[in-house]
Amino acid sequence: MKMMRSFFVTVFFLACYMSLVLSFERALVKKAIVVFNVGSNLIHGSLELTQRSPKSFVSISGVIYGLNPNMKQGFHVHESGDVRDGCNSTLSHFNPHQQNHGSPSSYHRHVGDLGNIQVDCNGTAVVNIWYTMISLSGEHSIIGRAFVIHEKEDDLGKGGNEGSLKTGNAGSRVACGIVGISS
Ligand SMILES: *[C@@H]1O[C@H](CO)[C@@H](O)[C@H](O)[C@H]1NC(C)=O
Ligand SMILES: *[C@@H]1O[C@H](CO)[C@@H](O)[C@H](O)[C@H]1NC(C)=O
Ligand SMILES: [Cu+2]
Ligand SMILES: [Zn+2]
Repeated sequence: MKMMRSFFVTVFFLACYMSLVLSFERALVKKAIVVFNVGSNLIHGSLELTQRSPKSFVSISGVIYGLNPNMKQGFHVHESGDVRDGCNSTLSHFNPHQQNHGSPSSYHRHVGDLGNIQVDCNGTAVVNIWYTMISLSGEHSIIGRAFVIHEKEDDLGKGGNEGSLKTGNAGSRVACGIVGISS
């Protein structure tokens, strides 16, 4: 009888502990949303961003329509979320460590260098990927900044010229959206 009771007491406290741990973990998860509503009227779509904890990767998923069929198009986080002059006023690639432009897997890169999105034959890009370096809190937070899609392919810093180390020669900015906190 006594052993039975201590068993139930232990199970009870274990359950309390587990639910506490789970609620703490849930509180750490951050979610953000990007709606591509600035730039070309033909391009539309959105991305959902999720980060489990401040140091973990950020997963990005969503669909973007109205892009250039069968192309890769440069995809970056730019420093500001100011779209008063369309995507042109979002400043340069988010680069808090004054590095050269690179690829998402380079050691030396801008924090905002996300490489390219692959567009299918219908002009649609299905995005389902995770990135390190960017964050939804802290020093590398991209909340309030902008995702920008470029006209051309980003050469990932391997173009062998000055532009490559600055912007990846991805050309003009065709669409962008501000990173907002999810509702
Ligand atoms: C942004 O800049 C590009 C090239 O510098 C220019 O062609 C375009 O018209 C500008 N867009 C806006 C909305 O000002
Ligand atoms: C493109 O659209 C057509 C017609 O809706 C569809 O059948 C096809 O599967 C689409 N292609 C891709 C790669 O999704
Ligand atoms: Cu860019
Ligand atoms: Zn860059």
